[in-house]
Amino acid sequence: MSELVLLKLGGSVITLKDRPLRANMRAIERLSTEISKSGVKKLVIVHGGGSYGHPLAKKYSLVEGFRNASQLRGVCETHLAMLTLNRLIVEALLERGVAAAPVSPLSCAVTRRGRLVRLELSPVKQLLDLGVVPVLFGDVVMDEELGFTILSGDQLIAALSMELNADRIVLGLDVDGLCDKDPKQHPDAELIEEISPEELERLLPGLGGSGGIDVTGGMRGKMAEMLAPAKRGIPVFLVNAAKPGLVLKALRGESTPGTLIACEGRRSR
Ligand code: ATP
Ligand code: IP8
Repeated sequence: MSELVLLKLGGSVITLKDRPLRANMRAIERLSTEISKSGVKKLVIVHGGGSYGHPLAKKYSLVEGFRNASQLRGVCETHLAMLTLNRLIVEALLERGVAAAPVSPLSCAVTRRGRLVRLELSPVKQLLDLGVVPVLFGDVVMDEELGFTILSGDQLIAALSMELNADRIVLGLDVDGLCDKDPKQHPDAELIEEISPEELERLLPGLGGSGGIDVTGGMRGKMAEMLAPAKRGIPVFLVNAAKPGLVLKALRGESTPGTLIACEGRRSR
């Protein structure tokens, strides 16, 4: 049986996070090449919002849910912006021979107070069985209590990993991994190479957010989402996707610099 790998492409890598609606096409094209060379047979990709999702979600206060009708335009604009970014990624993959299909969370996920309560995964499973790479993303979704909210790509990838029994998660970031403090603010920050979910849980309150606009909690939010899969025995590997070749190595399961979140018994890279 082929290994199932889930890859998150961080919005901070695939977009220019300080310039609204600007994709980093060089990074998208390079990462698509790395994915095509990886040889991973069963792969699900989830990408973040970066400068396509977060500025609009912030402008229209979408995380908080429905307050007035003027936000509805924001729901539609944000989803459309995410579809635009998703298309750029899927096209880059197709151009490199990877059969990849967009899967829109607005159409298959429902939350309650921001937490996923329903996720229709039969199309994703069938795409995987056929050898197609489903490409999902952080999105605006319908929420049973709030009306709508933002579902982060991190919450989504954690849920997918558990529902699909993934073998491992690879998170591609614009930093080397989890550090003892934000490496963008503190040049002396030290990389944490390995950590158990229990140790991570203790560190969480002290972790920072994101360097750019981020409505889903930056690094603290990301790490909080990774606790559940890591505790279930799904190793999570954080790697610098802005550095050429590291995602390729991580997908192949080769040793690379980064952070491994795993229970004691699963700490082999
Ligand atoms: P998106 O949510 O748009 O997909 P992303 O997943 O690429 O974005 P961010 O949410 O921006 O990533 O989080 C990564 C950022 O977190 C890094 O750029 C870094 O500046 C910041 N950060 C804060 N604290 C830490 C820390 N302790 N270790 C590493 N990075 C940290
Ligand atoms: O970038 C948020 O997903 P994330 C997506 O994975 C939007 O946190 C629409 C802001």
